[in-house]
Amino acid sequence: MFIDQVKVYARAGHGGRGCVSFRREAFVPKGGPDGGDGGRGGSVILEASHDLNNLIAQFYVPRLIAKNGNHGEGQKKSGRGGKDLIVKVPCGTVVWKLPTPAEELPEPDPELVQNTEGEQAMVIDFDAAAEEEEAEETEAPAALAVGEDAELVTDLTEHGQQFVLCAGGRGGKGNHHFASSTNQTPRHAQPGEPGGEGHYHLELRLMADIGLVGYPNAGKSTLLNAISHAKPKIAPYPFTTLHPQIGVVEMDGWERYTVCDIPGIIEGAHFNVGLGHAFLRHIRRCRTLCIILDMAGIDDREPWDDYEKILYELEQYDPDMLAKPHLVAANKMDEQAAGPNLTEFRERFPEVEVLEIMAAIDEGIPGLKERFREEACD
Ligand SMILES: Nc1nc2c(ncn2[C@@H]2O[C@H](COP(=O)(O)OP(=O)(O)OP(=O)(O)O)[C@@H](O)[C@H]2O)c(=O)[nH]1
Ligand SMILES: [Mg+2]
Repeated sequence: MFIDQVKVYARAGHGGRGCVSFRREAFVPKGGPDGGDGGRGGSVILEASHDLNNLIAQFYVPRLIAKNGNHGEGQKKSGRGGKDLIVKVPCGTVVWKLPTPAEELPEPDPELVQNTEGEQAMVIDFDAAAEEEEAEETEAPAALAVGEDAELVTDLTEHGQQFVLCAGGRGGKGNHHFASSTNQTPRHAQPGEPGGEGHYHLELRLMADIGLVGYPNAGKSTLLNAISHAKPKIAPYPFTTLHPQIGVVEMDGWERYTVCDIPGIIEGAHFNVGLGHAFLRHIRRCRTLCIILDMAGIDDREPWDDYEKILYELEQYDPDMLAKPHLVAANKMDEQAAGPNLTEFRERFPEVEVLEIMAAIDEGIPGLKERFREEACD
């Protein structure tokens, strides 16, 4: 199962209580206060790791709870700190903080509510009402699946990068901190602070240099197979690829770059036709897109129509996608219909860079690999 977005609840540990205690020892009268401090609560920490490629662990364990700190003890013994909870997530995980659900918010004070309601009845703020209406009219961009009121907190891209999602609560001070010249027997200590908590949305956006995009059956997986050691499933029916896959292409001279193969998109993908277009999130970070076209039109479609429709679907997902450099790989050039189709395609789109390939028989692959290298490494 490939999970690329998940909602989690995280709670850091509470700080331990400070202790109220007095030194009691034979022959030491009035030994003074000796209550120790509470320990710090454990934090919930996210750590990016390149050993993972999806969020399945958080799908099965969506509650990330760190340990509380221990309470302080007599003889100035501090409580042990709670252990941090380190949660490994794949590189490319974007974290959003979600608003707290209404049922978890503390109950409002009934008296306070009555007062504010009374005030609101007296004053009508027309400006605010107009602003609200405007806000309703502007739609959230389609690419943002988390809702408008979610707040972006971090983007974990580098292996080993850590982010403290919820900080542990500080431990309370023991009573020996509160001794003074006027109060030598303080009978109070601090309580521990509560740890941070919240609901979060984790979204994985895979990190690759080149993104392959095209209709189902165009030959994206065949191409990934030809240029890298990745072994995606290849079959002559649409939607063979069901989740994204990354291949590493190794060039002579130690240069390497990554290529991402995603499921095929079809006309209307932004209305959830086919597999929808949500997996386009995985090519959002790619530097360059490569649109793969079945130039032979084996599935009875015209390659230029495919090209326009793919551009349209990319734009519907996120207009910024069109700002990325893109090139076209004309696949299946071994088929008879491909030659004339390519001539027509070039006439219709003279400004588009087209590379001819036959992914299934490794023809034209070195040229394409070199072109990808220029885009990814230069
Ligand atoms: N004739 C010919 N067939 C090809 C070529 N490249 C790929 N194919 C065939 O096209 C079919 C689809 O290939 P895939 O690589 O699975 O296509 P895909 O774009 O990954 O398809 P989805 O995963 O369904 O989106 C397979 O039967 C391949 O053998 C080519 O250069 N020439
Ligand atoms: Mg495929």
